Amino acid sequence: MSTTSKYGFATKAIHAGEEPDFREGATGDVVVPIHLSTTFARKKVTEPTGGYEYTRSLNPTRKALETKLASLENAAFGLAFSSGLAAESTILLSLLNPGDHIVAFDDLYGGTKRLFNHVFSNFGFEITYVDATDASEVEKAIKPATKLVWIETPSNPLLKVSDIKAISAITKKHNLVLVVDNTFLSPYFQKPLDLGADIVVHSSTKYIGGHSDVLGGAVLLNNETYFERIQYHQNAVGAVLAPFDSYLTLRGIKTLALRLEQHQRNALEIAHYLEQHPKVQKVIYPGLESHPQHALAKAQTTGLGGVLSFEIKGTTDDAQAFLSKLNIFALAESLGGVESLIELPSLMTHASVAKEVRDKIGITDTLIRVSVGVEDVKDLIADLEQALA
Ligand code: P1T
Repeated sequence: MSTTSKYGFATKAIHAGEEPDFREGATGDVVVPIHLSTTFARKKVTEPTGGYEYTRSLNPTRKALETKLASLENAAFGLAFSSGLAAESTILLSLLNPGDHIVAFDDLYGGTKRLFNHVFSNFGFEITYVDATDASEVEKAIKPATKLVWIETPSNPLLKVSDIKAISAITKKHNLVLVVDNTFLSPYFQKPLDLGADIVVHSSTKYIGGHSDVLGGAVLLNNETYFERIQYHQNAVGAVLAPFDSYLTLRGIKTLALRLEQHQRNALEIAHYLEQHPKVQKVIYPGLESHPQHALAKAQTTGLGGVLSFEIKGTTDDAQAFLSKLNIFALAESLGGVESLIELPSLMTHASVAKEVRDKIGITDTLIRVSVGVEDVKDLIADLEQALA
């Protein structure tokens, strides 16, 4: 099944990259084997067996995952990394040089901002943060040294939605690379490459893996020149996904469509429940009509995901007391697993973002982020109800 196959999403999620091997001596496995070998023997010096030499460069289990992910994002090429941040770092190392300027969305995962502000800035990269919900703000920030625009949509943790098509028209006009972090929706609900993005990046730790048991990252793209540069750095830097982790991720992806439908149903019901609760100040979920970019979110996606944020009335102490009273929701960082997770961004996932920046963009001390799992929604609502009471 090629990456451009016309099969539906769920079919590709199950079969792409894992076609049974019927060649002489092969076993016809319907699930790709975990190839643990770090090195591959050859009969002749100049002829690596099947193109495999050493697992950091290419591994059959990782290749199956890279093929599956590319197929799901409608990409020609896919690369898998040991974490989302490893994937991000490898993109930046591959495509930019010291002195280059990046325009980035001001609401991004805290770890991505830490990577930009405290790692890459030390090597002479310059970053300007803008409110990318207004595409003209992106254009205004472009300078002669700008090479790349980086957005998340919906963003983490404020679920702001930016217009991928409008921003890609700007990046094309100025000859810039547009990177979209598609972690929050996964390719099941949003395909940024089809909307004009050049590169999609994922923390596959989240919905793609789906079970909170495997860390990973991925890069998907169509541009062959960028692919070759990033693949070169994937090997040269070496932050590759291990064979066993590739297998776990492949296994997780098979139920991506099923899981996301349920995540979304549960999230919408919980968003409606919280919206009418007297102790809740506001609820942020792109699937709610009250969301400022609700119409755009509906237009550029096929679904609005399983993450929502809300502000509880009161102080950070009230928010922390509420979080400690929950029984089903785990008070934990991360998102996208089958189990419901809840956290306080100001002190957890976004603690590395300076307080004045958090205040400016809206990450208040009472903002709570919820990754709604696929449990029975009535149990989840009952748990929220008793903790809010
Ligand atoms: O954790 P890692 O696999 O390295 O991925 C980093 C990352 C990248 N992009 C987005 C949008 C993310 O949300 C993350 C990781 N986020 C969390 C751990 C979190 O709790 O938000």
